[in-house]
Amino acid sequence: MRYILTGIAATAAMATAAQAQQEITIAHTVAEDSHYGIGAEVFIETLEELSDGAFTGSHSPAGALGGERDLIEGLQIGSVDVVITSTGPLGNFVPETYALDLPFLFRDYDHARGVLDGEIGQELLDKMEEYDLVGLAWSENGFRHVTNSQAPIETPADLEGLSLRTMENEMHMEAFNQFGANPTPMAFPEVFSALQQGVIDGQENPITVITASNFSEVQGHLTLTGHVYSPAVILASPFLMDGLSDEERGWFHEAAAASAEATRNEVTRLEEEGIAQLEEEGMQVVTDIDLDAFAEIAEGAYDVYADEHGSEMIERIQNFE
Ligand code: EAX
Repeated sequence: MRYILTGIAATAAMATAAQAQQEITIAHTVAEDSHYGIGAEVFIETLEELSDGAFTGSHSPAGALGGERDLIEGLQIGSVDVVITSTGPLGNFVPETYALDLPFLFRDYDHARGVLDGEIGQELLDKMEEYDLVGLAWSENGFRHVTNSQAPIETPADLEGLSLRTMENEMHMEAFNQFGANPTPMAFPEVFSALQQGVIDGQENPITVITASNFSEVQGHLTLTGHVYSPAVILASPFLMDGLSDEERGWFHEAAAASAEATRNEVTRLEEEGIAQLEEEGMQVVTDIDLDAFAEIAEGAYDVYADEHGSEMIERIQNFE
């Protein structure tokens, strides 16, 4: 009897110790010193500070725990705690987010950040719950541009026949189909070696990701299409969040807001400095682009979206001032 009581007491003591300090894993697919990496570090620092050390963080960058689709699945089954991800594969889980992935939808960074920080962004974060995800905050990846190894791209016709990696996102694949490229969906951690081995000719990503991933080593041409804004979102696992008090949950939301701000600041910095850096690294940069031609063709993706989801959300985003 005495022995059993001791056992129970020991177990209880261990549980208290575990609660006293809980290590949170925060994962993403880009390099440790990237815009996401900076955001992950700020998340950890803020969480540690607010909780007075009750929560500590472990940063898992560069796809060490898988691509973005794997990470989102990890949140749903509780094998990952917090993830910073683009909306790339998210529409496969939360179809409502496809509304954010249409080409030439957001006019500029102010428009995108305004929408995501306002009512629409909050509605979409709340939606995540229906799909076993907890939306903490909208962060940022940035406007995406096309790189390739073959030739300068100035018009949609230049994309003809190019095998171009896209994210695993129906709206993006549709847009690149319409542009005349051969869209090849692929998880991000595979992209560098696929480019290096010539399995694909090109890819598209924001300046942040192009610089952080050393794509200039394997891609000679950069075209500043800015064809689509790429949001990022900070998501948590319901397995983690459901076990927390309201106060603790609040710390996670605050940490995510601080993280998003730091990431956006890095996106802004690289929009200003990154293109010159890529030129220095040998990339040839095309700025004279027939963007109207791209935008006109991209309307096909809007029809595909509207057929399935209606056009109300698109209009709300377009009309946001
Ligand atoms: O979220 O897959 C991609 O191209 C993303 O932009 C990247 O992983 C950062």
